[in-house]
Amino acid sequence: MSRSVLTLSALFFTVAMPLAHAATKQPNIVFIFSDDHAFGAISAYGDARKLIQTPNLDRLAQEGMIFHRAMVPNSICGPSRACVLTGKYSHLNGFYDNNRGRFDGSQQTMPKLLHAAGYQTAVVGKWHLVSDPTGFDYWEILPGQGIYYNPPMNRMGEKLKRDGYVTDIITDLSLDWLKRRDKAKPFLLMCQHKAPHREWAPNLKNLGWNGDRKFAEPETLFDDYSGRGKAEHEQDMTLAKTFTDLDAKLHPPAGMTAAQLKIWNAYYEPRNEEFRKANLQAKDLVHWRYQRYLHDYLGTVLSVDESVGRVLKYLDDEGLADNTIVVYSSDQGFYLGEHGWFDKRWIFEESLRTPLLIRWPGKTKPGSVSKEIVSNLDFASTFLEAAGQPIPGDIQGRSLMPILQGHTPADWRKSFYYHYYEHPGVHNVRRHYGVVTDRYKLVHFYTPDVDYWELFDLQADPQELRSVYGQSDYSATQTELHAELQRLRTELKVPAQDPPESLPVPKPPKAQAPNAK
Ligand code: SGN
Ligand code: CA
Repeated sequence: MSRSVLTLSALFFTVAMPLAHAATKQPNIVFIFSDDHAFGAISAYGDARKLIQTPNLDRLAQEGMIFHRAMVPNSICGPSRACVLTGKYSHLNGFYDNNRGRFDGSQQTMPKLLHAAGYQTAVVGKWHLVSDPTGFDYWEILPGQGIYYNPPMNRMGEKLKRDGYVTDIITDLSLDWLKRRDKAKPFLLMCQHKAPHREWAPNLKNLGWNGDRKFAEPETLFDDYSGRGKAEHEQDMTLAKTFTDLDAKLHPPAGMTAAQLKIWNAYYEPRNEEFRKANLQAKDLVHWRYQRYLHDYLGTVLSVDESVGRVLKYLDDEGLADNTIVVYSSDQGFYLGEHGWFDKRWIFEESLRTPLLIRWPGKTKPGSVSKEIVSNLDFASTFLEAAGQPIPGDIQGRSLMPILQGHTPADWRKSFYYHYYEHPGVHNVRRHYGVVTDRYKLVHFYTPDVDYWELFDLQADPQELRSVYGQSDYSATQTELHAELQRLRTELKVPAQDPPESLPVPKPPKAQAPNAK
């Protein structure tokens, strides 16, 4: 062999080996996760109200797969994130609700397993798990809920403040990390937005984005909750009663500079003035609030969509798109006025179902649609399988790989277990658990003064307005669903009673005065 051939082949291996993962295995993973994104606020989902255009999110659907029945097991922020990280239900990952939770970062997590498999890992943005992130080479997170303008942040334990609009900042920091990563390794980037979380403060450039066009209202805006029980009657999440002046932008959000406030007020003040003069009451007030809510909520979604576009462009420009799985999802769904509500928490559709779009070039057929019951519990297994790693037996979610490749396994789940624990708590939604199938939902509401069952037939009642529990024509279905619920609780190892760590912490007795006997 001549010297020049030797040199050439040595050169080939030096250059090609570090990049081997790019051509053959271990795809990169970009996980874009928003907070409270209703699937109706993504145009690819085809909401009848046609609320917004989201071209970049839609691009993921066109080039990948859109999931219409992606569900969360516990529709609230921290718990949902704990499910993503562990692939396990709340009762096994230990994070039940936002009030009492502190994520045990010493446990097995998907980022840790990927890191051990050679991935570079980063999380940027909303975290909301109280303890610091573990398993990441780089993390920069919002403390708690975070704020929209000029947010304080925590970079690997260092407290700092970033100037600007939160969605842009999270995108910039994500792209900065991608640019300076070790290019010899595959990566997991978790880009986690605050938006469109309450109080829904849009970017200044998007104020008035709809040109004062009126948004179509949902049919159930004035739901009276008849046909359902005490929990639905007593919740505190309505536009009519719960919506505050801050939500309505009658006050500006926290943290803005004087220059930002000037632009903000130039948009809101004249409209607020008109609103104050009109002195709206009762239903008229709800109509007004709904319009204001949607302008603001959807305004924040525009920035999320723009962020997705920027990330996709970076992947294109760097030649990374072909070997990168891009996932877009949210920690749960959200109400956009259905049943008169904002917020989430319920086993009901708008809250239970979360958007899910996955693009994986070469594996997932562009424009494919899945109606299988999938869940955020499935991400850990999916990413591990994609990275060629074994899936630990204690992970409860299942890999979506076969579905993504167009072959649903014959034994794929036909029912889903749901369990919400955050009561007492903000918005006063009672604890409940239940089972969801392609057509039915059986649910048990419980807390000391509440104990009742509901059954919904989504075919006959897609808006979930009438419980048919106890009706004779549903008795066979009801029996079957009770059995299925019990089967799931056993299989998933749900404790018979809520464990003490999910219960309210008793208030400490009043401190005694030092000289008290
Ligand atoms: C805050 C919000 C609630 C919201 C919870 C949980 N109130 O308390 O409306 O349900 O967060 O949201 S706010 O006035 O402070 O915005 S979650 O997404 O973090 O679970
Ligand atoms: Ca949330």
